Amino acid sequence: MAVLARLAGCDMRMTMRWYGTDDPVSLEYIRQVPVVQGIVTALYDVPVGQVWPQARLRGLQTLVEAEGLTLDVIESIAIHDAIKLGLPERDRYIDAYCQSIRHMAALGIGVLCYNFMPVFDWMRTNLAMPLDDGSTALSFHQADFDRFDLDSETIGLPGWSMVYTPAELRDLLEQYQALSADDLFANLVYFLEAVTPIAREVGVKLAIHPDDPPWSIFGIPRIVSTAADVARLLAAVPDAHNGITFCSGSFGARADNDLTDIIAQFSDRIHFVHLRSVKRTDERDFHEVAHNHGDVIMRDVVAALVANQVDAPVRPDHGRMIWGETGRAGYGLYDRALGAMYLAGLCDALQRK
Ligand code: DNO
Repeated sequence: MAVLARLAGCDMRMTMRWYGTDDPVSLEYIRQVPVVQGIVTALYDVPVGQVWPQARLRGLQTLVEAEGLTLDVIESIAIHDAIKLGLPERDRYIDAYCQSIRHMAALGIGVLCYNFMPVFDWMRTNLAMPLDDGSTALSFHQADFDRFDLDSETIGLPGWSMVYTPAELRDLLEQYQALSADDLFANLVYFLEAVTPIAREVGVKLAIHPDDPPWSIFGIPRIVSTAADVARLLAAVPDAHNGITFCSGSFGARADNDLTDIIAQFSDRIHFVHLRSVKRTDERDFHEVAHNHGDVIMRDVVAALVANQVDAPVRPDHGRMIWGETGRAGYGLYDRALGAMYLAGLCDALQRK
């Protein structure tokens, strides 16, 4: 296996997300971004709740290593609704989850990013909002979101689950709406109390991704949106293997989240880092911008990561679509590559000062 290279003088490894062989951005292109050493990916076709076969994971790793890169992070193994809802059959799905963790560990993959957002993962209302410079970016406007018709089959947004029919979706939402935030939190703790000992035994760091956007949508609880949420979660399952993904864009969508303070408070439990910026235009409205623009002051964020000696892989998170690139919203090559270079430059300069 290739030796993990690190950013010059800095404890962070630069990685990039790759969606597998269907991704229009190939590994061959990713390897040409000078600072990228690691890949973040997943097996996208294993149904939620099933064990990830080790041989399939090894196949993925072989493709990555053939390009001189290393498979550093799994993002994500999705968590079955039975676990999030706390249904009796959850233990079976938790066992399967633990087995998948063992399989990634056996291949030396040491970080697992996951989320506990009910039904929807990340959510936006526009995938191609035009910015002043002619590029496009992802945006979220609460008023647009509130107008969505749940029964419409035509909705297709990132995070929008395509696996459910509208009727199934309604049913699922009702089940989650009946849960309080404390119930959901208890279900997360139940899951982590079962999974963390396995993660510790095999040496995998768990990195929960914060809610995106970091507030409740559809009246269903969200429990990883603020520093207080993170503190509660890390205290409930204090093992260091139970950690977080620090996502500057997710936490940064709320003005009351102090990013550098979150880094300082939880530095030793940050196992993965997503860096992108957002421009907030109202309390519940924001759009994404280039890594060096917007309300996330990236120099301060990277300085805090360096000063607090966060030892975790980093990836440039969503980019804009620029230079006519088309493809997976948020995950084109060009702007993420610009972001990676900017982030690496900041890290390098800060470290060498
Ligand atoms: C969005 C991503 C999220 C993330 C999951 C982790 O671009 O950051 O979809 O992968 O929330 O489970």
